[in-house]
Order: sequence, then C-alpha cells, then structure tokens
Amino acid sequence: MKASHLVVGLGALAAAAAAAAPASAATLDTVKSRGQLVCGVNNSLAGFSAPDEKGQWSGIDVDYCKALAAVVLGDASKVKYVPLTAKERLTALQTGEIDVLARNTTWTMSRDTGLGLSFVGVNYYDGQGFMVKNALGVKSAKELNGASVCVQAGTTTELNLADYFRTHGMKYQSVVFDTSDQTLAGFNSERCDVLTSDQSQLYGLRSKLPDPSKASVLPEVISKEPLGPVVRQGDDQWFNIARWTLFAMLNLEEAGVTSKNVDEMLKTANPDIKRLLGVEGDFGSKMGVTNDFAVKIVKAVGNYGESFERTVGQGSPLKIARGQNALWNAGGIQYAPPVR
Ligand SMILES: N[C@@H](CCC(=O)N[C@@H](CS)C(=O)NCC(=O)O)C(=O)O
Repeated sequence: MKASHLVVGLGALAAAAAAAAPASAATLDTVKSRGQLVCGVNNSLAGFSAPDEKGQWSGIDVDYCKALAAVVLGDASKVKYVPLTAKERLTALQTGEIDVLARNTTWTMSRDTGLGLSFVGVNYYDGQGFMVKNALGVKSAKELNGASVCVQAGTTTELNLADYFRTHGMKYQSVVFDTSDQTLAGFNSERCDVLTSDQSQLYGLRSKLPDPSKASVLPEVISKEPLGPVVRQGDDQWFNIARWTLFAMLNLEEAGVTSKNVDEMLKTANPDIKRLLGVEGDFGSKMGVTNDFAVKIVKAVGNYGESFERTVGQGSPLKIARGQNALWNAGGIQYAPPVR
C-alpha cells in the first residue's frame, strides 16, 4: 500500500497496518525461520512447472524457485510448491500465502504498479499465438473472422485476444476456461475453432491432442509476454534477493560458469567471475545472503542456459529454440547488469 493512500483516521491506520503485516514483514526472515520457501507455481505447464508421477517438480519456473531457495536456505529442495490458477495467483501473493510467484506471469504495467506487487525481471520472453484445426483451412490469424476461441480466464491472453480482433475489425466468440487442461479439452471437443495462449505453450498443448497432426500453430505472434517472477512491493531486501537470483543465473551463463565447471572457476583469475562467485567482494552479504550465493545457484540448477535447455530447450520434449531468450551477446535480449 502506498503511503499516500493512508490518509485515514488513526484507528483505521492501525487496522490497515495490521492487515498489511504479512505483506511488509521481512520476507527473508520469515522464510529463514520457516526453513522453507513458498513458491506459487503453475500446476501443469510442461517446461515451466509441473510435478511428475512421484511429485517431483520441474520446469524453468521451478528452477527459479529452487535457485532462490538455494540462495536463502542453502538447499534447493526446501521449497513448498503451491499450485495456482491464473485467476488465483496474484491474490495469493498479495495476501502473503506465497513468498514469490513464478508462474508464467506476464509483466505488465497494471500488474507492476497497481497491485502492490513488483516484477523482478524476465525469465522467459514469450508472445501470444493461435492454434487452429487444420480442417478450418486457415493459414493466418487475419483469416479468423467469426471464429470461436478457447482461452483461459484471468490472463493477458484474454485481453490481447479482444484487442487483436478489434484492431483487425474481426468478430469472435470467446469460450473461457479456468485451466489449460480444460481449455485444451474444449478445443479437442469442438467447443471452439481456435485455441490461444502464450506461444511457448501451444506446441506442448498440440502434442497432447489425440492427433496433433490435425492442428497447426499460426505464424502470428500478437503480443509481448515477458514472463517473470513477482514479489510483494514494500520489502526491498527480498526484492533485491529475488531479482539478483535471476540476474546471477544470466551472469553465470555469460561468464561461462556451469554446474560442471564451477569448482574450477572458483580458481579463476578473472575479476568479473571472482566477484560473481563471491571469491572477491561482499556483494551477497550486502544483500543479506552469503557471498557465494551464485555458486549455490549454479550447483543447484545450473546457469540460465543450462536451466533453459533442460526444461524447455533441446534437452526437453518441447525443444524450444533460444530465440529472444538467448543472451544479448548471442543474438537474444536476455541481459543482466554486472556484479560490480
Ligand atoms: N502469461 C499470461 C498467461 C498465463 C497463463 O496462465 N496461461 C495459461 C494458458 S497456457 C496457463 O498457463 N495455463 C496453465 C494451467 O492452467 O494449467 C499471463 O500472465 O496472464
């Protein structure tokens, strides 16, 4: 809550402060005394966050939760994953039910400025696309006038869909669901002609159809969907830790530090790498964690590139190319400020 909003009587002020307590308490202390990080995630999104049959979670968002737990608790396994639908996720963070949200959530201005929340960065640059039944004979999104579209509630997807059709002077009928499984089932059972979601999901969803060859992903990407972790506003220390956990993953990749070579890299003469790994300086402790926090990250989940390839890239069934998610010096736009 912003101070300017607190122009209220004293009694109400005290009540507001009490209500806001979970949101403004030092999250780092809460997490440490609990001995567990509570991470809000997607329940079933291949590549981003999903449990396997043994209840082991994996995905690029899950790796972020693990990295943060490694930084704060020294143990990547000390995470409680709280599955949330698109509609539930931001409220769960506001009320203090979770310490951090890592659930394929698009960084938008209204979410960043109007809800008492702060995005810490971008762990996956995405964009919205469409999947259609081939029987429709459609090759471009501009041919979708009059289509019925399956979409998930509480998402930017729903809003962009409306904008896109209005901008192109086309009509559509939306068929709205609460989860992506329901949305796919709707598409599969002919409730709609088209399914729309973040592009990264479309290929995975298509592969779950009884006959994937009967559907295609259209070429248009109609929006920017920078997905990233979110924390509550008003706890700057926690925000910094959450943000520099992500930046460390990117800087580790840029420096060529991997889960395999990190012990060798600790002996490097390169001053950039010495600072990043906490061999020199006190960058971690100034933030409230140990100086070797990036070493803990890379040992737990690898650098950003290792995590990307294992979860959504070539080492995964999704086989998504790095594209925009390559580092800035390798043709992409992923870029972290320096440790200095
Ligand atoms: N990035 C968008 C969309 C996020 C979203 O929830 N997408 C859906 C459609 S792919 C999803 O992840 N569903 C997964 C599920 O409910 O299991 C946003 O932040 O609003």
